[in-house]
Amino acid sequence: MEMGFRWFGSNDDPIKLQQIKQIPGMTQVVGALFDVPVGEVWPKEKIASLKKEINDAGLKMDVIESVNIHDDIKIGKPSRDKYIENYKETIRNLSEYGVKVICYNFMPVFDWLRTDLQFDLPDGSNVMSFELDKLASDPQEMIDRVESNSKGYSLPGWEPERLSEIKRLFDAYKDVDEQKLTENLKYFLDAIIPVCEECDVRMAMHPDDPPMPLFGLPRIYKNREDMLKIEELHESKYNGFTICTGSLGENPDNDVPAIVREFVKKDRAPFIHTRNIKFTSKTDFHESAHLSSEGSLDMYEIMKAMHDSGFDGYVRPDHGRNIWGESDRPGYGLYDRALGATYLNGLWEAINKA
Ligand code: DNO
Repeated sequence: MEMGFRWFGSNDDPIKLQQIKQIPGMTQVVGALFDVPVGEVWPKEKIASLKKEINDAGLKMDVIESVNIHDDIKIGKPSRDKYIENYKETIRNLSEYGVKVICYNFMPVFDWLRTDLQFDLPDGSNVMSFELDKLASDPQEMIDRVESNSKGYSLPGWEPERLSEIKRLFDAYKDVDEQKLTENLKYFLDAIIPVCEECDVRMAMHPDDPPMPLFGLPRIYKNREDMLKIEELHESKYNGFTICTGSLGENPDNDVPAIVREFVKKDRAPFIHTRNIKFTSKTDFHESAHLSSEGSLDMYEIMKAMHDSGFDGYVRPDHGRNIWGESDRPGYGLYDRALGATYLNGLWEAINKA
C-alpha cells in the first residue's frame, strides 16, 4: 500500500509540498493539472513540470485525480470522438511520466455535492455536510450556495466556466437516463481501455457522491450492483474503480468492507479513498475525522478488508475537518488529513503485524 495526499498545485493550494513530505509514511502526491480545460489534451511539458516539482520534494506522482470527462462524452454527442481522442493522448502523455492510475468520474453536471461546506462541529472544527431537505430545488441556487461557501477556493469538479452554462447543460442531459449514460460509459471505455492496456495505466472510476440521483440526473456508480455492471462493460483490470469509502458509505445499505474485499480480491480497485462520515439521519450526514469512533464507518474493518484481500495499490486520506484555526479549501486542509494518514498507517501496521 502506498499513501498519497491530494494536492491542488503550487498556484492554488496553500499547503506546501514540504509539509506533505513531513507527514510520516507519505510517499505520493495525488495531483492534477487544474488549468487545462476539460476535454483538452494534457500537454507533456505541464505534466513534466508538475512531476518534477513533486519529485524534487521527495515524493512520487503515480496517481492523477482527476482527468475529467467532457460532458459531450457523457451525453453521447457526435463531438465525443474528438474528446475521446484527446483523452487517449492524455493517457499516453501521463504514462510517459510514470503515471499508473487515473481517477475519474462519470457523473453528469455535478461532481460531488454537499449542502454545507462549513458545517460547525461542537469542537470548533468545521466539515462538509449533506442534509436532504437543504438541497435547493433549483440547481443554479445550489451552485451559487456552494460557490459562495468555498472561502474563495476553486473546488474540484466545479469548473466555473462549465457550471455558468447550467441551463444549457441540464437541457443537454434531458434525454440521458441511466441506461443511456451507461451506454456512453461503455463507448468511452471500449475506446480508451486498449490504450490503457498498451500504456499500463489503470482507470479508476470514482463513485457518485452522494450515491443517489439528484435533480433528476442519472447516477450509475452507487453500489455493488452498479460496480458489477461497470466491470462487465469492458472486461479488463484496466477498467477499475476508485473505492471511496465515504461516498459509498453515504448510503447505509452499502456494506463498504464487503465491497472493498470483493473488488480488491478481483484486482479491480487500484485506488482507495479512505474517509469517514457520520450519519445524523438515514439520509443526512456530515464528514468527520477518520477514526472509527468519530463517524459511522468502521475504518478498522475497511483497512482489514484491504489487507486481507492483498491490497497493494494507492490510498489517500480523504476529506478532513478544518481544524487548529486553518482556513483551507473545504475538505482539503492539511492537519486533519495528516492525522487521518497517520491513523490509517497505524491501523495498517497493527493489522500487518497481528
Ligand atoms: C471530491 C472528490 C471528487 C473526485 C472526483 C474524481 O472531493 O472526491 O471530486 O476527485 O469525483 O473524478
